[in-house]
Amino acid sequence: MQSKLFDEADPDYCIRHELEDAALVEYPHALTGAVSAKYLQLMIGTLPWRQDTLRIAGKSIPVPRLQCWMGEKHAHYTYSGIQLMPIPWDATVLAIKHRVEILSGEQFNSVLLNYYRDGRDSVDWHADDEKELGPHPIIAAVSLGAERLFELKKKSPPGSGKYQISLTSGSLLVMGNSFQNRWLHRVPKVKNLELPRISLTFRQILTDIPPSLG
Ligand SMILES: O=C(O)CCC(=O)C(=O)O
Ligand SMILES: [Mn+2]
Repeated sequence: MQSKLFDEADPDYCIRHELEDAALVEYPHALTGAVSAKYLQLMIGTLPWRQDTLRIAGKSIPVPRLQCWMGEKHAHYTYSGIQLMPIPWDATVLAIKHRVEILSGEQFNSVLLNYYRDGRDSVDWHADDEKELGPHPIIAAVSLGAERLFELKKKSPPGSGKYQISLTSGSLLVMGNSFQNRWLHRVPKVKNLELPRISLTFRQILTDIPPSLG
């Protein structure tokens, strides 16, 4: 179920996606089309994108997208066995972070950027529930480039609660409360898509992790 808040022409306009036991808030016009197009090209051309690999059944498999981990220097992050040390904030990314913090009312000390070079790139089903993110992670994702399908399903019972959101360039999606605990998400491959997609997923890494979560 969706409810629309504010006027559609307003950059603060948002859509609340009510899931059964969590909520996502989408700001379709967080950045203008022109600014988003400029940022997309800047980021593709200037950020030090890394090709990570996953170790699966003794084999090294390239992650099907490029990534960049950025933020404050203590914001270390590990997922799927990949250890990430942040590079310093880039000026364009900082400008986007500022906008995201105003719209969401949340603070972030790091961002995982994903560069899907074409429709062959993707991210598979997962939840961002690593202990560094605390018990109730809030993650704010900005989309740039080609329209991005964002798919959701409940962790249990398996196969329940399927949902999808189409994210356009310049949009912001704020995932809060119990979303990462109860739902999985993915960005699937897209047939015949040659255009790039980028997401900036802003996060707050905890530096003092309570012993009960460590
Ligand atoms: O590209 C996206 O919006 C999702 C990326 C993602 O799930 C992640 O970085 O954890
Ligand atoms: Mn994720």
